[in-house]
Amino acid sequence: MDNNKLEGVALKLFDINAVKFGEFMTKSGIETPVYFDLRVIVSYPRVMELITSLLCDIVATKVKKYDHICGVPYTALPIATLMSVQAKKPMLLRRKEAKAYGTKKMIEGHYNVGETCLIVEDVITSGSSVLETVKELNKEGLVVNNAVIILDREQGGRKNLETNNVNVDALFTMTELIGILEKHKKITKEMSMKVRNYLTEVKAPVTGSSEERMLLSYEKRAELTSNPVAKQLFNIMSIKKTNLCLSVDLTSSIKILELLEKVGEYICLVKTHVDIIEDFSLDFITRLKQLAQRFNFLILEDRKFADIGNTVLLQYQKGLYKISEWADCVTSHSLPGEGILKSLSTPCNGLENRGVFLLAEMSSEGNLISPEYREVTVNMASKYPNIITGFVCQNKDTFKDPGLIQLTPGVQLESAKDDLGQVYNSPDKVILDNGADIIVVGRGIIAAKSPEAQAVIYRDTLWKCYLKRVSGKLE
Ligand code: S5P
Repeated sequence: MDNNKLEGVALKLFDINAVKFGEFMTKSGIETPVYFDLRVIVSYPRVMELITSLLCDIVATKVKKYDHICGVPYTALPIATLMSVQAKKPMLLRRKEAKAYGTKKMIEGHYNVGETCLIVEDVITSGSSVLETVKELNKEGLVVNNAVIILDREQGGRKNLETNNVNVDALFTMTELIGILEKHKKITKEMSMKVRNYLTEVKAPVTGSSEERMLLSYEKRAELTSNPVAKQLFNIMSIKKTNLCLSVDLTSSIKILELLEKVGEYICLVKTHVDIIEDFSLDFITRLKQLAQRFNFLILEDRKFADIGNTVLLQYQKGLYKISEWADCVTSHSLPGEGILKSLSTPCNGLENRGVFLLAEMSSEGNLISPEYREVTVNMASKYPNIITGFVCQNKDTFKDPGLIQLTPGVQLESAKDDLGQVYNSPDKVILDNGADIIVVGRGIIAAKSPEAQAVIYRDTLWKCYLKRVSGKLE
């Protein structure tokens, strides 16, 4: 590669503030001495041209065969476009969101199953953004073996991608970039040392493990999910700073509404058992929805469906409760097989944006769920990414996908069990050791002298555990 050209690009990136040095805070609250914003390069056609030609040189010498080029949205899109034109290779366009109407395609452009696609990205840290695009292309039957990038921050992304069989070629590693800037006296020796130390100390989490899921922030995970309810929940949790789900296991609708008036602001989700309410009415549902809107929480009807698809469809949409009309999400067993997920994903009354938490484990003593049952449940769910919000489970190793939510009941600050087989764990244990994302508390709050005061205690304790869990992560 032409070293003069490369040095020229590095210096230009510094001059246009695409790379900055100082004290910055990443989204997750970690200090970093170096910050990249490659979005600004679109304002500098000469820089765009230079970067494109250097990336095309790399591809010509390092990448044996590829049929298409696809940029990771959004910063890399203009670069991918220019490369496609220069190399005369067709481009594919990846959508971030599926269109709400017409074709629900995530990948635009013409291609055939089995063809190969080269990925273009600006910066890699953990490699998770590249992997997301790889996942979408793979779903369409396209093969990805290579990614070309402008800058490798050397914090684990290359390894993560290679583990997923994606080879990485970069214009610069961070060490190379720092070296050039130091040589040309754009940064001091001290700053260069500071960045080098930072690179050795702060590594990105390994992708594809339950540990990685546990280290990512809810905010980041909102971008990684295919289910609209999961996305909403991740966003609500980030905004309201609460991962508390209140299980309102009361038999009076008035009492439920009174309770939610008091604790609505402390929860991200309310869990109902609508069939235990003695004075159920559709007016109750209207008022429940109003509270949900006012306090910005979602509604989970804990129906635990467990019948053949056709019956579940009727239980979900018909009868006294008409659950599908008001519950943002429901719980379901996987026991009857895939038909249950087919029926729950049947579009109803033009309503979209619904979700399902599938039971992969239970909190009660002596339950009959085995590790094999848990595994097939998770595999079954992977075929229905649009409808699955997450799993009701107790264990972090149940699933790895950071776009799904682990909903964990059986949590109390005071007791270890009840008289009917319920087993309780502490917030620390379920969040830090067992991977819970949303924590279900019922009697721990509703049976307290002051449910409101108790809800604040739970909200604070649970959120503190979450912050502790994600500290030390990147981005
Ligand atoms: O495994 C489970 C799954 C669920 S959804 N164990 C549970 O306890 N649940 C529900 O969580 C249960 O139906 C109840 O509504 C709530 C726990 O209530 P608590 O009063 O024991 O906190």
